[in-house]
Amino acid sequence: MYSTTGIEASNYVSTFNTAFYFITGVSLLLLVGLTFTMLYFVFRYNKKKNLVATQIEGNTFLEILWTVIPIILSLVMFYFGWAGWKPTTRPPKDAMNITSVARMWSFLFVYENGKQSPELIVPVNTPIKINLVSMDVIHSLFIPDFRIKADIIPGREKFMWFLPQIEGKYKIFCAEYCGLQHSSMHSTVNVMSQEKFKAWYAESAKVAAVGENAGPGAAGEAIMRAQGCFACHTPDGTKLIGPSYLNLYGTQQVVLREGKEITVTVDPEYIKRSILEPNADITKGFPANLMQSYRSTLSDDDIAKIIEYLKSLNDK
Ligand code: HEC
Ligand SMILES: [Cu+2]
Repeated sequence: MYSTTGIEASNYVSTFNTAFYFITGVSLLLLVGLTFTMLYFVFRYNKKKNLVATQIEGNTFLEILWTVIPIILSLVMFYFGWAGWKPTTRPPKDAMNITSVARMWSFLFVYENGKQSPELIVPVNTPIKINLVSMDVIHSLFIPDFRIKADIIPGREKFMWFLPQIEGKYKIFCAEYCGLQHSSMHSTVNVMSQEKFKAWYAESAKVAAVGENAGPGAAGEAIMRAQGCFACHTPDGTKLIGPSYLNLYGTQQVVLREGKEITVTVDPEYIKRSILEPNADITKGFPANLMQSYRSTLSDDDIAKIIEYLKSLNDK
């Protein structure tokens, strides 16, 4: 059903390239042709060669020619575009479903068995349907090597699908300007062999704790990397979009609750509330409505690990 030549990174590459090269070729031809005709006319009909203006009354043959040829050219362009676009709207029934949760400024990929990954990990030669969800503003999922891009619009159900055909890593970009750190909103598609993917998919850990740091809080840190918390918060005291996590745990914070300033202690309960209902208490001096709730992607257990990590930053 979705057979292709099998040598391109995705099933869309060949049709997309045909349309692209055709349109580029026609444009080049017109550019060169028009430029040379123009230069010839400048030369042929200049004042020295043609002192008395030549009156041309019209030429039916030419007029038909320059009406018919562009119509044919644009219809062929339309055909290539249509033929390339149509399959993107028809995902195969047996496609694997993955939800992409986009927010300022990260992508998170959520699998049917609850697994989550900041990298899009997929098995080769399996149709993949990505359900596109945005937590805040308009983002756009763009995989140049796969020749596919789709806007992610908050509140609207959208999807994209593709067939990855070659194992390897490919870049993902957010292609819609979505705020201050937009340029750091990118990720990777990792196309694995079917066996490798199965092994990864079956691993029990929702998010693997990776990296040098294996001490207390490592699991929490891994979860926060996957969720993109560090796009707005730093562990080293630098103020980014939100307050730094350094020595945050246990301190007193002035927050705005329903417009009134109150002082709270940064304890587990407050942290949990900050993650699940970020706009309930707004930390003084920071913007409201930027951080969105993580209710759909973080469990109580994940939040407990995050709290562990925040605690571990106190003695640094
Ligand atoms: C888009 C930027 C952004 C992202 C992503 C983000 N935050 Fe925030 N966060 C903020 C801002 C801005 C505030 C301060 C305003 C407020 O309280 O909502 C804040 C406040 C907080 C607070 C309260 C801090 C204090 O001093 O009172 C905690 C705790 C917190 N965030 C944790 C997290 C965690 C954990 C994640 C990831 C799961 C995360 N944030 C992701 C922007 C972000
Ligand atoms: Cu974005």
